[in-house]
Amino acid sequence: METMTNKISAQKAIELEDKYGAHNYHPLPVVLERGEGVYVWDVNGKKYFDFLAAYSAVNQGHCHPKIVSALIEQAQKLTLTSRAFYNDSLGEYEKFITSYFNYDKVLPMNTGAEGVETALKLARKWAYEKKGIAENEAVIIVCKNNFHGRTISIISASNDPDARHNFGPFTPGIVAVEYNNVTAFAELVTNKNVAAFLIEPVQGEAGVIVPDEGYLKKCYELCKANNVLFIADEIQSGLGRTGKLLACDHDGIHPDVLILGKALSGGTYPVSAVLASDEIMLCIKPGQHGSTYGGNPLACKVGIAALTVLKEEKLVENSERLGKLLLNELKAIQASYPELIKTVRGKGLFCAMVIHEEHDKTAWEVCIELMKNGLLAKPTHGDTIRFAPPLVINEEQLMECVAIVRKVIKSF
Ligand code: IF1
Repeated sequence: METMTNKISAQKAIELEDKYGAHNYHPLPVVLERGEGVYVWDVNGKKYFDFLAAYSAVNQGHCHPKIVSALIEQAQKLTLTSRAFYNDSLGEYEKFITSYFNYDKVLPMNTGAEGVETALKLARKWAYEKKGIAENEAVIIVCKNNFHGRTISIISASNDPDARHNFGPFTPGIVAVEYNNVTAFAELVTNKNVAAFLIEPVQGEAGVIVPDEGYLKKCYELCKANNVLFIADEIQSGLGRTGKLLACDHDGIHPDVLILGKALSGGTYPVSAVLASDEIMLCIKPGQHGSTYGGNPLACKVGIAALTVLKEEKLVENSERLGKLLLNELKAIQASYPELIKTVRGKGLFCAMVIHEEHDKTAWEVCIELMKNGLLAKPTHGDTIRFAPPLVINEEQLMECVAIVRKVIKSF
């Protein structure tokens, strides 16, 4: 029956995106119109658990009232001044975030990729001006199978053919090392031209790859011994996702440069940040780096609210506790259906299930069935399904989700 509203049908919405939008994504066929906490609703009113959480940007849950209020309140007052002038929110935010993460200084940006670019530029400046590397000789070590974003310099650090093919020429001065291999890193890090090591403490896009305990710490110590900056890209792994505030906390290390994004705004607005000591950050002088929107009052208020919610609602602790439960339940499902599920892994509410490649059902088909049963998850690399719900999920909701996963796996 036709409704009185001018609501768009799912099919129409998909057709419009297909016709007028660039084809740079391949979404699941679900059209969402509303979200609250762990739930999203499609245009037909069907409710789903969101097990992607916008790639961990909505750790605080969809449309968190405190974050949305901060957004609305500030939007009615002042949204953007540019950094040509001071504004009354930036200093407050800078003080708040630097004490929250225990750094001297923050450089505010917008998207994750911009945060990573900022960190790379900062590392190069530091290398020339503090470490004394000869001009244009600085090298950044990255990890194989990394994902740090989509700019030309960042894809220059990638080994994913889809991310790179026909986007060359690439930025020089980047060397890749095997992830979770201390010996391989130890061989490279002693080169006098190495400025920094850029790493995702848990690799997201690669399929939630959790390194061995102590790996990050050993790499960090090698960095210290060789006067190399340790740069942690915690854009996805940070802010409670892995059951600690930062994934680096599992190894008890304090990165020289910390990059945050995504959940820094709870999914309301693009907010990213690069944190470092005075010694490093002050290498960048006025006019040498920036962004029109970086550090705008709206972003500042939203950032404070998003970080406050994380603490007030003990979302890190919840991620740790329910993450263990989720992983155990996924392991139990795997034990029941080992012919379909190759492996499960994860840390905190950041888990992945790998489907056997030789099985005639793909991860995509599993995700379609999960969707029909009210749970949204996205396949990656053909065979891996990520499970990363908003951290506001409670035990009852989580067990409901586990039951959906079990039911779908059983039906295969
Ligand atoms: C997409 C993955 C997630 C990131 C890390 C920087 C960025 C990202 C560790 C860049 C972004 C995204 C972007 C998203 C898919 C996604 C992703 F599958 F590709 F790996 F989350 F799992 N560092 N990750 O994970 O941040 O510039 O996008 O704000 O649609 O491309 P951004």
